[in-house]
Order: sequence, then structure tokens, then C-alpha cells
Amino acid sequence: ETTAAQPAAHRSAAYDSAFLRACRHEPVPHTPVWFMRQAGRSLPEYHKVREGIPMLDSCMRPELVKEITLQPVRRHKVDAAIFFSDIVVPLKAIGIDVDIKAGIGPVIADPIRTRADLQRLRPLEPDDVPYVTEAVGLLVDELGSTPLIGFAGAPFTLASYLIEGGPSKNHERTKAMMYGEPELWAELVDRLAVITSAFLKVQIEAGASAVQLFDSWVGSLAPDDYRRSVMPASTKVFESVAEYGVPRIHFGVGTGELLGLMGKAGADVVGVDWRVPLDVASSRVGADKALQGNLDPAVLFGPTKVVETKAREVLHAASSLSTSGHIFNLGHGVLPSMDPDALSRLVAFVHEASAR
Ligand code: 1CP
Repeated sequence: ETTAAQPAAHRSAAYDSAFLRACRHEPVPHTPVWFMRQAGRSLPEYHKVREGIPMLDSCMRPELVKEITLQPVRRHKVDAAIFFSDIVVPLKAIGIDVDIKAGIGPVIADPIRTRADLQRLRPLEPDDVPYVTEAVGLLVDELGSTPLIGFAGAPFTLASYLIEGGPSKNHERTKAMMYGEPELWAELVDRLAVITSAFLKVQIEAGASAVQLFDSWVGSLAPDDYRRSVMPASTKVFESVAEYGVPRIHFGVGTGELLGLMGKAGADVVGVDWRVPLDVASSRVGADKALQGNLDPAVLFGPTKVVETKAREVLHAASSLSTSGHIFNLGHGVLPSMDPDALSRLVAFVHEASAR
């Protein structure tokens, strides 16, 4: 977009990778594939290196982060790596007492519920996360022409964890604040936008060649509420990294009715879950955006023939798009109980079936 951004983008050894080309709507030799949550619990080699190390501690050890991030690239031959970290890492880095509990997820010791609590959400400085800068640098050197995707949690999803104190099904307290104390809510998501922007910038400055903003739980909102109460903060995040010219991906679950707005918030690529076929998603998002998705992760528990049929349907829906940009992914993350070999076979199948 800006001339200042061009040199940085061109410097990257991954610039001409299928993944980055697809993000930019350029012709590709094959449809690029990566999987959300490709690193982690589905891989025996992950369990081995993580043994005895708490999740958030592992995110602060650059050599370990490098190894875990590379594991799925080596094993599955995916077209992109995603930085091994978590959406709560920047919160921990500014002093929020958060832990990731096995079998639960992020748990916040003192939830954020009042105006006074907001003071604890100070801006993130690069010096708060030196281990992120170091790990991204190590990875970019090692990955060469394979792109590294940086990521962060979007303001709504982070707000939900902070207000509820942990994972939530209905986001009751979150919505109570959003509807009942709109000014407090607006200030909260604005502070989270500032933190998230800084966290993405750290990763881009260190060499990440794309970023994904995860608004995993925003599908719980109706479009009007999204537009009014969430979109301004998410837009602020995307605008804050626009100058770098790296592709910005936006993803959430159950967001069929929000896809158009999520694109308008400032994404270059919109991630789609498995509930909306990609040709339908494209009509909602517009031809100027690339799409990422969208095989139902649970299909991987079925027979190989069915996986291939369903994957072909995804490719077919994408091939009829008015836009050329498609990145193959699951409609949400890899599940811990998935057979890694089924994922490797899927990568090979997508590459072969889409070869041009
Ligand atoms: O001990 C462990 O292994 C903990 C499991 C785990 C892992 C491997 C957690 C706890 N986080 C992660 C890594 C992680 N988290 C990555 C990098 C791995 C990769 O993608 O290859 C990423 C991108 C995330 C992002 C993340 N964390 C999201 C957004 C993505 C999504 O799946 O929607 C969310 C919602 C979280 C919160 C979180 N962290 C961990 C868990 C189990 C959860 C979800 C809890 C819940 O259901 O609310």
C-alpha cells in the first residue's frame, strides 16, 4: 500500500512462496496449505520436547519455540509455519496473572471487570517480549523461503478471557459489560487493540511475513453488535500494521453472518469456518479479499477417501471464486486426538489435486 512497506516485503526470502502469492491473489503452482494449531498436541514430538515445561514458560524459550514451530513444517510439508505462542502471551507480558491450565485453557487469576481494573492493561513494549523477537529471528533464518505467520488474539476474544476469567461458552459477563457498560467496554477493547497491535508489530519487525488476527469467539455476536462494539477495535489493529504491507488474515468460528464485516475491518484474507462454502463466503466478503479455509476438522476422523472427497469439494468451491486467492486450511484448529499421518496425507493431496 505505502511505498515504505514495499522494500520490507521484497526483502523476505518467502516473498514468492505459494502462500504469500495466494494472499496477494497472484497465480500459484499449487494451492498453499497450512493448519491452525498445526504445532502442538497432535504431535508426539511436541509432547516429547514440552515434557515438564508449563505452556507459557515454553513460549518464553526461543530455541524451544523454534523447534515446536518447525515440527509440523518438517512433518507435514505445509506451506507456512505459524509462530508457536498463545493469544494470552502479551497479557502475561504486561503483568496480567494468567496461566494456561492443561485441559482447560487460559485462566485469569483476577478478571478485568471494573474501570479500576483497566489500569492493569498498560501498553505492550517490545522490551516486554524479547523472547518473541529472538524466536522469530531464529525461525526466519531457518525457514528460508517458507513464510512465518505471526498472530495475536483480537480484542473481543481477549476481552472474553479477561472478563470471564477463563474459557466461556456463552460469554455472559462479557456481553453484560458490552451491553450494560458500553463506555467501559469501548475503553477495554481499545486498550486491547493497542496491546495486540504492538504484539503483531514485534513479530513483523522481527521478520514474520504475514499475520493472523484470531477472533475465535466473535461468532457469538449478531452483526449489529459486532459493527458497533467490536469492529472499531479490530479495525484499529489492522490499520496499525497496514504500513508494513504484509498480508493480514482475520479468522473466527461461527462467523458466517460476520464475514463481510470482518473483511471490512481491514483484512486482506478472510478465514472461513466449515459452515459456509467458500463460493458463498466470497460473495459475502467481496472479490478483493483472498479466502482461507475451510475443511471441517472432524472430517479428518473419517476414512481417507472421505477426507479427499471433502477436500476436493473445498478446492472446487474455491476454484469458482471470482478471486484467485485461496489458502487451504481447516475450518478451525487441529484437534489433539487427530492422526498426524492423516494431516500429512491431506497436505500431499491438496498439493497434487490443485497442481497447475
Ligand atoms: O499444554 C498445551 O499444549 C496447551 C495447549 C495449547 C497450545 C499448543 C494452548 C492452550 N495454546 C497453544 C498454542 C497456540 N495457541 C497456537 C500456536 C500453535 C499452532 O497454531 O500451531 C495458537 C495459534 C494459539 C492461539 C489461541 N489460543 C487461540 C486462537 C486459535 C483458535 O484455536 O481459535 C485461542 C482461542 C487460544 C486460547 C487457548 N490457549 C490454549 C487453549 C487450550 C486455548 C483454548 C481454550 C478455550 O477453549 O477457550
